[in-house]
Amino acid sequence: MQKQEKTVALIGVPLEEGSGRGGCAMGPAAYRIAGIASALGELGYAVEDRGDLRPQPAADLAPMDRAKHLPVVGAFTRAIEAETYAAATSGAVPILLGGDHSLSMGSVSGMARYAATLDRPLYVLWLDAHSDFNAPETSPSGNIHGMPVAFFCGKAEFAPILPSDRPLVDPRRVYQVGIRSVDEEERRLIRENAVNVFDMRAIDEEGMGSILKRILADVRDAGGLLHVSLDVDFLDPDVAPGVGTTVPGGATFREAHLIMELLHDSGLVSSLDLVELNPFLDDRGRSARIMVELAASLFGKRILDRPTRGG
Ligand code: Z70
Ligand code: MN
Ligand code: MN
Ligand code: MN
Repeated sequence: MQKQEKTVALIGVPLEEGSGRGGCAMGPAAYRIAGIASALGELGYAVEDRGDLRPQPAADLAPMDRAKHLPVVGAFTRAIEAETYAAATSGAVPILLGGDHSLSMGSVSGMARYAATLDRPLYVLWLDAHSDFNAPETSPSGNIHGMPVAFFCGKAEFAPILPSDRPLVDPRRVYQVGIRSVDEEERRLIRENAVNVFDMRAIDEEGMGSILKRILADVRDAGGLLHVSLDVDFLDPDVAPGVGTTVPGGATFREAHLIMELLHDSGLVSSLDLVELNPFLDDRGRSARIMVELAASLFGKRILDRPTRGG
């Protein structure tokens, strides 16, 4: 392992308008209080905290009934896309401190633009109870945090939020793990678009380690960059209660840590979203601390040193 100092860029996204309830806007503050900067600093990274994005609502985006708070979410998407792209271009690993999951419309789009400049494909690992593949026409709720994957794959169109020539993500390069709540129409969309979905049954039958190793082999073989998007509700609500939509039967503490350790060892991760934390619903900061701990594992914290293995 080379001891060359790598920079991580923290980007605060106090956005909750995509989620249909209040609380996620307090996420960035909670992650800072839980010590995300020092946890990563202790692992040898240079930590650059870029503060919180606070864009004005976009006047050119007309409100839509089927996509609530579009002027707010669209303005954030633009600001996040630009900030993520700038951070990645500067050589840093962007870490988005959410904020609800609609923020991934911007972070993944920014990383797709960055990957295109390197002529490398962008892969997305979506760790979530939900597929978040609704379009405004299929969403039962109108909440945009249920639509980001469809958006960055070019399958959910609103009024133009980003330039029409923006790089999209190929849905066949999206790997969803932990899935256990999919809407009826959404089920059809993920099948038609060939998203790779590992639901809880797949995890129980095959094991988290073997699933992750297969995904990482695909990314490595293609020379890809890997963006990781971690929704608090990927975890079981007993592990992380600080989230608006709790869905029983989620990933365990140990499964989640294993993923993070395998991701670190792969060296493939280019960027990370921490989303959907709702400090108002949390139990004395427990969920915020677990998310920080998982981020630390992803950046190299481990129980024991072990021999580096190739492949
Ligand atoms: C539902 C919808 C969702 C997160 C809830 C729920 C979507 N499929 N996503 N919590 N993170 O309203 O579209
Ligand atoms: Mn704040
Ligand atoms: Mn989500
Ligand atoms: Mn979710």
